[in-house]
Amino acid sequence: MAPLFIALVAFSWYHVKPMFEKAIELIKKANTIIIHRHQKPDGDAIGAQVGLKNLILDNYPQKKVYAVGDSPERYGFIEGSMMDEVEDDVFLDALSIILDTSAPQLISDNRYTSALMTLRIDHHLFVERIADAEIVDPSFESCAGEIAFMAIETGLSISSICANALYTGMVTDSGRFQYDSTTSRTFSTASVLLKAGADIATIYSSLYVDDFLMMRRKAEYTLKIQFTDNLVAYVYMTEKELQQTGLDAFSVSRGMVNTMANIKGTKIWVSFTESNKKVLCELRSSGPDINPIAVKYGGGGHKKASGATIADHDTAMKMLEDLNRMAGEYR
Ligand SMILES: [Mn+2]
Repeated sequence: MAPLFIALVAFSWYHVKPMFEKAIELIKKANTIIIHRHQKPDGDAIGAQVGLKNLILDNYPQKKVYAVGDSPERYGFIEGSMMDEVEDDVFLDALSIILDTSAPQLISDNRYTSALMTLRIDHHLFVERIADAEIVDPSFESCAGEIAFMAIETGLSISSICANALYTGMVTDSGRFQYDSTTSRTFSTASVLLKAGADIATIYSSLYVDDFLMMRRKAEYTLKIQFTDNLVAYVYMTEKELQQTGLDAFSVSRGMVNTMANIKGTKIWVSFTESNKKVLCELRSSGPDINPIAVKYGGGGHKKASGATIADHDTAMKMLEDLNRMAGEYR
């Protein structure tokens, strides 16, 4: 047992730690750091962004650090999640750090292209190179967890504002620690964040208290669930039905897809939501790797949670047939 343990420690020391030390070197060298993440942010995108911003400000107070992008929307409860206004010329001698994003067109604020240096820290499956330096490690359940682990490994101090933001990213991207991306490292990292002052009672009430209108919308969504012959669960919502909900397309497609999680016999579920003459697809799995199907239709993401935007209903039904075939082969 002992030699194996030493080997594992050695592995993490020699392979993970130098990557993070390289990231810290880049941060130390830059006077101005601008932090990006994907547009239409989820809890991990905002949590990682705000967490890293505060981590740098707390440990290197002489640096200018900005967070850029569209509104945090429902994650605006995270302290420090107001986005900064940054002039074009500020980018010219800045380090732009891109978090939680696997495709360049999704990056919040494309002025990262004019930055002096770019660094990406991400946990999505690798699709293409985006930045000068890249740390892409899909073994992390969340980008926020990756940032927290970097802070721990490189000995940075973590404030309670930072801990709250990073914990919010970890708990949302891991589905409250239930997805199989959750590891012992997830819990040891979360433990450090709790010691650093993450306030889980406040975080959970901000995340999981639903207003009654939303509960009704979820109930209506549940009534729309259909199944393929191999028990792929799906909801197809037309543009007209979406308008009737009074919700925006993302609140339905991403916010409600996991209403279909945990149905006995169902390993794959998918939501199709018509919006602006396109169809937003959110694919989820508790078994097979559905990512290649998302990629086939121009999307991406993770092995068990991916998304794509496709042209129309016919294409959606082709994707559904691919998922149905995959579910049949998996059984
Ligand atoms: Mn993420």
